[in-house]
Amino acid sequence: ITGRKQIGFLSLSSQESFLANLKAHRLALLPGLCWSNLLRNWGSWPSPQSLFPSPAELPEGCHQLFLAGQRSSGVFQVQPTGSQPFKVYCDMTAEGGWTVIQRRLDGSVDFDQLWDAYKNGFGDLRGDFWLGLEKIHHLVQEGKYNLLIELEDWEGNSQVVQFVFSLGGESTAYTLNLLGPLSGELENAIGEFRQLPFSTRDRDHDLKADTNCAKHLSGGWWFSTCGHANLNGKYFRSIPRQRHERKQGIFWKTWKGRYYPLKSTIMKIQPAALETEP
Ligand SMILES: [Ca+2]
Repeated sequence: ITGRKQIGFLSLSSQESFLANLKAHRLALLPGLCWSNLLRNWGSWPSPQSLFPSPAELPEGCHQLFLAGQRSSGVFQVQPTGSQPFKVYCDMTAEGGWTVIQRRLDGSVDFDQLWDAYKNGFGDLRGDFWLGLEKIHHLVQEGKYNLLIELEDWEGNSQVVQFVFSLGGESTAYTLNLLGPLSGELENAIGEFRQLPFSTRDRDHDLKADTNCAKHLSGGWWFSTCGHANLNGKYFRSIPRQRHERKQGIFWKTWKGRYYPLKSTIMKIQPAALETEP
């Protein structure tokens, strides 16, 4: 509302100053221009905004930014087709740009959030964050994307999982569709289900009828029957003593097991059919 008021104020003041200029320079009687016409057309004057050139086109994602020559990682503004601009963290490698959609590094952000938070995103793009399902959906709507998941344990080991996917919109509860086999050494924690809707404590879309997986565990995730994976669980530095707490950690069952709380996770996306530099 403030913005609109300001635009109104600016357009009024620019019209006033234009008239003042006309008077000052005694240009009131230009050919074809008379005061009554000027006043009658008051409302149809172009707004000051339309007089300025439109801002430079934003990249649709990090790989497009990479193709445009950006080589260092960091936070950048992007604008996928049909979306408002928003900020993302770009992880630039030698081969291309990855748009980071999730990161867990130190437990500084509470991931036990409800549907709207998972829809819109939360956290700090330079630290722990969830980009937001709506933004991820906009980023991948143009085609097939690779999802690369990097996991790290507390002994300095790491693992990667990668697969091609698409993500439906909110009307599908942001259903994750696996479009190909998983690569990497880890399988089955997501891969045995070809389609999984997203669930949070307040929106149970999981595959376990008598349980709310998000409530039973923690956070929001593409839960199947609760026990396969949850990278948005609670951040623990050691295995909790209490059994109910143990279930709430960040885990990927087919690597370190159901109750091992992972040290760090990163999820990032990139177009599956990579455009390369000319
Ligand atoms: Ca359920």
